[in-house]
Amino acid sequence: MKNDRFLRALARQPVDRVPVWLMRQAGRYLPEYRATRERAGSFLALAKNPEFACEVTLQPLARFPLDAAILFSDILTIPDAFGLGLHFIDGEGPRFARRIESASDVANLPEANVVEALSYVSDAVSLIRKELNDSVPLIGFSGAPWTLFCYMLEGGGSTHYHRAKRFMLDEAKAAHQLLNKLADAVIEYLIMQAKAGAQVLMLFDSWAGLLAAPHYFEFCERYLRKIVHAIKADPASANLPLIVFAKGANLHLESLSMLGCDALGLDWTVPIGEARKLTGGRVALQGNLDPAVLYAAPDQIRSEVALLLEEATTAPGHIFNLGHGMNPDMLPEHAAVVVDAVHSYSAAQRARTSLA
Ligand code: 1CP
Repeated sequence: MKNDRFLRALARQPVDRVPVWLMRQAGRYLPEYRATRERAGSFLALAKNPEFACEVTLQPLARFPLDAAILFSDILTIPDAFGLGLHFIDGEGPRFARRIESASDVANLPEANVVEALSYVSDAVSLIRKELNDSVPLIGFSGAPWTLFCYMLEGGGSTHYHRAKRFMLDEAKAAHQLLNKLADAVIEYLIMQAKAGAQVLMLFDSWAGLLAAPHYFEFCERYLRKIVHAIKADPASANLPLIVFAKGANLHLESLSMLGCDALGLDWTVPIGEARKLTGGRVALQGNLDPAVLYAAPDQIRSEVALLLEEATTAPGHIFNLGHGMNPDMLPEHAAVVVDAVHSYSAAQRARTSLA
């Protein structure tokens, strides 16, 4: 691996400068992404075609000296593999043709043959690995059961996920049945990506923060634990660093740090020093610049990056990222400022510490 900073930081080893990548680094804020999507015809046509998926995965790496690549796909491929009929409405986001409405919908849900239905993902992973030619590590990913459950119950995105919560409360048994089916599919999916060449795995639990503590443990964290154990038990994936991003679950960072994963993603609402205390050095930390900082002027972006790096200190085990994804209306030039500021400031910080 020509640039192994990301892997070193995940293993909590010292680095010459802090590795950085940005959630949604490939996406609509890049004109070249919009052009490829136009050629593909739609988001799904883009994601389901390995050549197009590879092309857009590499686009942000051609612009910025990022320390990792992330597979271009979406977390909603799994509900799609369960037959819910995913499509994207322009300007509105993802929608399913069918949603889960009752316990019998759960019982009648067909088995998802992930390896077969999502073979385009494993083809994309293999192709991207080949094209990366060991320049930077490739992250494979999946949505986590609770977040996928939210989308399957709502039939798309939602503000409060009241349908999902109501089903969880009224139909706890069926909710657990569905979450178990999803966990099994996620395990199969991540192992498939590991076999295809992914070098790091990441779980996105974007809606973990919606739940009250007892529900969080019962319906969310429990399934993260099941997945982490299975990934760490399978020879194909056991040695791959695994990152868990449970957005909004900052109150549960201590418990999350004991799951057995290698790193935790952090949203921007928790100071990274506080997260370090709660996680007791058991895991590396990834994050956590407020994405809104990208709307600020370059000088302000640089000082916000410096502030975060000072808070993180030079202790090993920090991967710089945003606390959530890039938005379509952000400027690519400002993403460049973040990446450069992380590299230059963290290198200077290390030089300073070694002189002291
Ligand atoms: O029209 C377009 O081009 C669609 C925009 C888009 C993109 C660029 C979507 C639709 N998905 C993606 C790619 C994507 N999604 C990646 C690719 C890799 C990268 O560059 O980072 C990843 C990792 C995701 C993961 C994802 N999809 C999450 C988890 C992370 C998060 O943001 O919390 C979630 C929740 C989704 C669902 C989704 N897919 C797309 C949209 C607009 C949404 C959000 C829908 C909603 O809740 O309203």
